[in-house]
Amino acid sequence: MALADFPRHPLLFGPSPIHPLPRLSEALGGDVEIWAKREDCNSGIAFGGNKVRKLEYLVADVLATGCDTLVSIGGIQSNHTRQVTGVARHLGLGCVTVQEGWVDWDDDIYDTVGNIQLTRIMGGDVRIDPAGFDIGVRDSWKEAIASVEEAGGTPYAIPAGASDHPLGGLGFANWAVELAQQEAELEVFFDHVVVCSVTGSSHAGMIAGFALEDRDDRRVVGIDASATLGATLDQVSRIARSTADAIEVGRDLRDDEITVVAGYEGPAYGIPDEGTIEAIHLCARTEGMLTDPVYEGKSMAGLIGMVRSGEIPAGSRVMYCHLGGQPALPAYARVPGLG
Ligand code: 5PA
Repeated sequence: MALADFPRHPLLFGPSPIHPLPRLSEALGGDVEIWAKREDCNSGIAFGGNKVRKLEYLVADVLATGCDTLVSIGGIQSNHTRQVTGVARHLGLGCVTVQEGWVDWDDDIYDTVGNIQLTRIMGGDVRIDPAGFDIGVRDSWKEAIASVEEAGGTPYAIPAGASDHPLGGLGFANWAVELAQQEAELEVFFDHVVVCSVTGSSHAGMIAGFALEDRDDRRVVGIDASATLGATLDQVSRIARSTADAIEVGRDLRDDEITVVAGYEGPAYGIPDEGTIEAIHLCARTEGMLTDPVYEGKSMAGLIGMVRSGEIPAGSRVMYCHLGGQPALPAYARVPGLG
């Protein structure tokens, strides 16, 4: 089926804004032109973010199947579960979110402020579970789904990051189409797109969406923030290919279209290193654009590192896809440089 024919329930303000980052570009030598497309301010629901865009397609399915409770999973400071809860509230639905101990972070504010605070304010049914980081299917999530059924509800199961789901890649396939329209309006072309990758469907969806254009002069660069590169690369590849099939790209994706770059993930998922903090500072202090220590600080560090190293060569025009995540910042207020 063509992408435009998939049912989509609008949750965003419209196309997310794009704009240049001239002072950041200048700070990196001025030979690469950097822009941002802003999923961090794409919706009025719970501060928005990349999951709200993905959920436009899942919600159409929720409404068509008559489910009454969204059930999902993430870490304690998950942006995803905050957005799922916000979308559930926006639609008048129930919401259960399992929140696991994905990050080994010993700070008593960590499970109080930030995303989890917002999820609780929205009246989400938050179930804390001590299990560590894993983007796969978890028993705790299955138990949460079963508990909704036992209580007489009709759950709709949304996996971590809304990724490993038949409709998970469509939101960012649509992002790619949206960007191409914005390029046509402004008469610009971005030869590099940089995006953070963890559960994979933001990155994978845009690979599939750009494959519809069938041009070979655009490079999509995923920056790993999972610190479990193999699992993320597998998931990105699988979702990119299944999404490409679903939207009838009409050819096999090549391996060179699927790039997940390691080296910017820090010591573990959810833990920033010096490069992450430097990236957060540089971007905030040149442009007033905020990024977080779990995801976008790492993809921004990747962008900075690849411009400095010449892997993104002089003369390039880069679109940095800002996927959101700033609500986690208060949870990291005791990290030197972030408080
Ligand atoms: C997340 C994910 P993908 O999971 O689609 O690869 O996106 C990575 C990503 N930036 C990038 C931000 C701000 C994100 O929140 N967050 C997860 C969460 O539970 O919040 C799914 C992991």
